[in-house]
Amino acid sequence: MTRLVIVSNRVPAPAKEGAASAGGLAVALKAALEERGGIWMGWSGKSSENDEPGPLALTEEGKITFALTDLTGKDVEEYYYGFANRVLWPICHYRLDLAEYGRKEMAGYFRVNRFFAHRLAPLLRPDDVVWVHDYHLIPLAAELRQMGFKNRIGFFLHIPWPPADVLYTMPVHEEIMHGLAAYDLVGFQTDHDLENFAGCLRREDMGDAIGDGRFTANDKVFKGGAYGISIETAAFAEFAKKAGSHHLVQRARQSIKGRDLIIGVDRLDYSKGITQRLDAFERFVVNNPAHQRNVTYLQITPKSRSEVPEYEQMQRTVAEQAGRVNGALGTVDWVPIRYINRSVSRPVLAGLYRLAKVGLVTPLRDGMNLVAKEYVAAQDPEDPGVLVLSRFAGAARELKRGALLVNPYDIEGTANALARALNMPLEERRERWQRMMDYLLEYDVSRWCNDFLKDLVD
Ligand code: GDG
Repeated sequence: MTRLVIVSNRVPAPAKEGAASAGGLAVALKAALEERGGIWMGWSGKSSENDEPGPLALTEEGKITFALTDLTGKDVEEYYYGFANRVLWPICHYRLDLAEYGRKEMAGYFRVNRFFAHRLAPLLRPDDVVWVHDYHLIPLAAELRQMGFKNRIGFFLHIPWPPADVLYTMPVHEEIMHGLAAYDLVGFQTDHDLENFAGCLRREDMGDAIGDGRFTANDKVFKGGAYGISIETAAFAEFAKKAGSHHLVQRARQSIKGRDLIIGVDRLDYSKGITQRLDAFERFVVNNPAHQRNVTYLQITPKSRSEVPEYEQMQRTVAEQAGRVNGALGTVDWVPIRYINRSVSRPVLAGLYRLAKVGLVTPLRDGMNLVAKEYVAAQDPEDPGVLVLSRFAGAARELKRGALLVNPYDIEGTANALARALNMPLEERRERWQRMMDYLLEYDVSRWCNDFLKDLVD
C-alpha cells in the first residue's frame, strides 16, 4: 500500500483522552495514516522571530511522522490572517462585503504555499499519495507540479464553494481556479458546492464538467466529487452516554431542573448566525409566554481569530446582545440565556448535547457543520431531542428528513421552529432522530475518508 501524506494548515496534537475526545477528523485521518504509514505536515502554530524559520520539527507516533514548520510573523499576518481568513473565508461564505483585498496579503498567500511545497519536497517519495486540506493551501499542488512532482494529489475543501458571481469579485480568482485544477481530485462537502465549482469553470471558459465526476480545465482532465464530512458516530454516542456522569454535566442538569435546555455551540464566527439566533430565541420567548421561565438557552462560543477585526467586533456584539435579552426578559429567578465565551471540554460538551431538548444550529452558511451531527449522535434514543438546522449548512442536505430546517435570516420562522421542537411528541422525535442516526452511522467519518481516498487512488 502506498504511503499517505496529509498536508493541512494546522496539525492536531496527539490524542490524550481517547478517540472521541480528540475530534473525529483527526481520529479518522490518523487512522488512515496509521494503516498506510505516512506523514502529516503543517504549520506549528508558531511564528519565528527571524526571517528564516528553522528546520522542520519531525516527531514519530507509530507509523506516522508529524512534520511541523514555523512561519515568520509576516507570513502569519499575510497568508493566514490576511488572505486565508480575510479573503477566502468571507468569499467562500458569500460575504463579499467583508473581503479585504490587499496585494501584500495575496502575494503572501502564494509565497507561503510555495514555502510549504519546498518544505514538503525532500520528504516526498514518487509513489506517495498526497491529500491537501482546506482553503489555506489551494495552490500547493500547482507549486509541487512546477517542481516536477507527478504524485497523486487530492484536495478537500472543508468550507463552502461560492458561485462564480461571488468568487469572481476576488482579484486572484484565476490563480485560485488554476490552483484547484492542478489536483487529481478536488473534493467538496456537498453537490451544491461542486455545482458552483463547475459553474466557476464554465464562466470564463476555463473548462467544464464532462460527466462521470470528471472535469476539464487547462487541457487536463481531473476528478471532482462531493464527500460530506462526518463524525465518529458510534464512538461519540457512547462517549456522550458516559459523559452524563461528569460532575459538571450533573451540575448543569441540577441547575436547569424543571426547564427545557436549548443548546447552541459555535466558534465565534460571523458565518454561524449567532446574532440572528439570539434574536430568534428572544422572539420565541416573547411569542410564547407559556414557555417563559421554563426554558434556558445555553450558547457555548469559544473565541476564534480574535486578531481579525470582524471577529473582535463580533465578540462585543454577541456579549451585548445576550446581556440585553437577559436584561429585558429575565426575572429574579430566571436567566433566559447562559452565554459561555470560552471552550468547554469535550466530555462536558457531549454531556450537554445529551441534556438539551433542542440543538439549535443556524449558520448563515456552513461547509458541513459537525455540531449538528454531534448533537444527533449524543441523544438518548429513548427520549431524543430535536435538531433545528439551517438550510444553509451542508449538513441540511443530509439530515433534512429528521431535522426541522429553518432559514436563519427569517427570525419569526426560526422562533416558530423552536416552539414546534419543544412541543414535539415523543413518537415524532424518535422517528426523526432514528432517520438521522441511521444515516450518520452509515456515513461516518471513516466512510468519508475511505470514499475520498478510494477516488483519489483509483
Ligand atoms: C469547518 C467548517 C465543517 C466547538 N466549541 C467547542 C468545541 N467545538 C467543536 C465542535 C465541532 C467543532 O468544534 C466545530 O466544527 P464545525 O463543523 O461545527 O465548524 P468549523 O469549526 O467552522 O469547521 C465546517 C468543518 O470544518 C469540518 O469539515 O463541518 O463547515 O466551517 O467538533 O464540537 N469543542 C470543545 N469545546 C468547545 O467549546 N471541546
